[in-house]
Amino acid sequence: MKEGEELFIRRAERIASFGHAFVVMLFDEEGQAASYERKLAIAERSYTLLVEAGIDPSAIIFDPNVLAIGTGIKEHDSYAKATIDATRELKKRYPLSYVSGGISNLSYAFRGNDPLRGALHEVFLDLARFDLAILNPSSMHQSSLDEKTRKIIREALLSSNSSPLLNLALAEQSKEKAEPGAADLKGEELLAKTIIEGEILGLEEILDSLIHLEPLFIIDSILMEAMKTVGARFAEGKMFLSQIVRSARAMKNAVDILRPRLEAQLTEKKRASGTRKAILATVKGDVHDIGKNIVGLVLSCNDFDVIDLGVMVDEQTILRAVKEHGPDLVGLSGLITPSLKEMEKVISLFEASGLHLPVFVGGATTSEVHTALKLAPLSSGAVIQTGDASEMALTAVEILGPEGQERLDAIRLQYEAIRMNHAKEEPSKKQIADLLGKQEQKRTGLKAKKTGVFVKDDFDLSELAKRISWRMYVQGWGVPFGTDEAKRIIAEAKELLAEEEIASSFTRGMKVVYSMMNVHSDRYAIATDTHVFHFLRDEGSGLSLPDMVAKQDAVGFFVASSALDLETILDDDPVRTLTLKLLADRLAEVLAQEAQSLIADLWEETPRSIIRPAIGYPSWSDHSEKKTLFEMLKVKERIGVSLSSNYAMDPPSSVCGAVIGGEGVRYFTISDVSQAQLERYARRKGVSDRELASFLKDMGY
Ligand code: B12
Repeated sequence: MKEGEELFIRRAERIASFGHAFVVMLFDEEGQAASYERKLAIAERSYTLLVEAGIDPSAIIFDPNVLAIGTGIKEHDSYAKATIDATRELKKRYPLSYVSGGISNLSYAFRGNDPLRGALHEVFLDLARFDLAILNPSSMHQSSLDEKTRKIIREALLSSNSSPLLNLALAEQSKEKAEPGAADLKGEELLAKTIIEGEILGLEEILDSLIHLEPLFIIDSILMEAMKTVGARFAEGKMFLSQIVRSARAMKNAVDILRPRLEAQLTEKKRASGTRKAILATVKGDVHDIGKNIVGLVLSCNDFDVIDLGVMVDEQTILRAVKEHGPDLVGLSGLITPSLKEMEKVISLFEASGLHLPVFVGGATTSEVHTALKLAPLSSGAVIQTGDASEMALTAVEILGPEGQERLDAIRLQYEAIRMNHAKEEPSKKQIADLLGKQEQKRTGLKAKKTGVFVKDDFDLSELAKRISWRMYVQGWGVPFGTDEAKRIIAEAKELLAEEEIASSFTRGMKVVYSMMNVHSDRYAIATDTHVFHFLRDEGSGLSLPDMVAKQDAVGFFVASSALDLETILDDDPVRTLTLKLLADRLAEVLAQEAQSLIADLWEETPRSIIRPAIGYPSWSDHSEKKTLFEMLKVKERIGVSLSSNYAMDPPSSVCGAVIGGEGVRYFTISDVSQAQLERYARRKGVSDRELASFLKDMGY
């Protein structure tokens, strides 16, 4: 019930019309139910609504949200008990309905320790007695779990105390391998351990102690082997991304220390050893490189020689690099939708040039469906989309290995199935004429105290830093919040931010241009005196942003950037660079909030509800609208942020959008858009059919 009762019932009726059962997740407008009380309250509300709408209670399957325990956050420890108690009570109160849930979440904090995870799942299911569950059956140990362990786990779950579980996890680890202390290790082992742990202090001494060994032997047999271990542990979920990056830095430092001793021999040997090669690039018009850089690091841990062409790379440059280096694969990265079109160009050019090497695509805007439908058919070679860096590295190793052809055939079949399913989907037959009737336009507009365009560039870094979302920061590193590793990287980031050179670079580089303008909305567009912004409407909910603006209203617009000076302080240390870039992203978000407050102060009265839709986000998905915004606010001239040919903002840590206030404003997603609406939209915008096809079709409509 995340989006309220009305939509909940509408969806329920739709599902009922197909004759299906319902999985009712216990969510409401305030989010996911974690406590016993909230779970039951939301279940009661949902059940009553559904039964009153004529739905058969036996078609209702509650999902009480199985959440992770043992994360290091005290309140999470009661999550298992809350779900167990709530499930028992739900089954008592609604005997005709069912309870189900995804179980693996419960043990997420114990990733890498499969025996403990399986045991936890088994005991949890014994206690909760779900009717249905989503889990890997092979992870269950029914008979092999001894009674003592079972008892410890049962008590830990029911007493909301995860310490006994952590002790079990530690015992399991020490069973796996009793690690010798540093003093007991030989120099070679110590070097491998140092690389795996990502230490850089003391590397020089350890390498000095190995002076009797050939530097090439050290690189190929100790360092590379250590990096392979790191790659494998990451793939198994036993190491976090942040730890991988530290290992990669240690590896690089070690090679730098050895380099003077054997420069020539190194290059020769490298050439002869036939290491696999990958070329990576962020496509033309896109400036985002954090994800691509991580992919590069993980590939290099898997024995790939990585040639990184950087960001905003056009198809001809990529082709030239492929001809020059002869890589085993190419990886293309893209953050925003227009990058998909650039990927098409690269793949088509490869095809026209007779190149059939595997092309990997990745980054937030790519998807399996888009790849299957639009990219893979352009190539007679393989085009493969993978989610994150570890999945990419695993797949790359597999397709280049002895069973590569089998893996490629499997991917091809999978994409073929996606295409067939998609072909079966009926095109939307909806009429668009009646859509305006579904929602009303906001009646009363807000009044501006002051209109105009303003710049603020004297922000206090120490104040803004207090508002950084550290949860999002550690997510960028792929580390769960609350873990020791999360605490470690947060502490490191805070230390960096306190360094004078870095603090003053951020202080110089944080700028916001914002405006307050009187506008007019005709429910299709929002117009200022000089510029017009166009919008799509979701044909399911009938929602569109211009309805949240009155005929005469006052609306704010902004562009905020946190990293206009960042390039000057980056160096080739991957840990420091990634830390600074991820910090810059977080500060960009804080600046966007700051822009919202500055704008809110320009209204005569601050409205109760305010939203800050960004161009490119789900309620305003057409990235090309940024062009109007950049012209209107003269962004380049005023604060130095530029817009690429494909509407990416440079520097990357930049955010832009509008600030709209008043009754009924809210966030929503546009997902249902008919061809008829797209055509009308293109006519209003004054773009040609060709342009329409290129920038709208990739939005997934
Ligand atoms: C953090 C974030 C930001 C940050 C930083 C962005 C940046 N540095 O460029 C800030 C706040 C600045 C930002 C701004 C914007 N963002 Co933003 N942002 C995100 C968010 C929440 C996470 C992205 C991220 O950094 N993840 C962490 C990194 C490490 O992951 P990654 O880059 O995805 O890389 C991993 C994988 O994708 C993969 N991978 C990456 N590259 C490659 C390449 C290959 C070959 C392979 C195999 C794999 C691979 O491996 C990587 C590591 O595992 C996403 C939502 C999401 N869940 O992804 C939205 C999201 C990417 N943003 C979005 C948008 C629209 C924007 C803005 C346009 C909004 C605006 N108007 O201001 C701007 C654009 C910025 C610009 N410079 O032009 C949209 C894009 C939608 C679309 N389809 O176009 C998203 C998807 C949000 C959404 N749901 O709508 N954003």
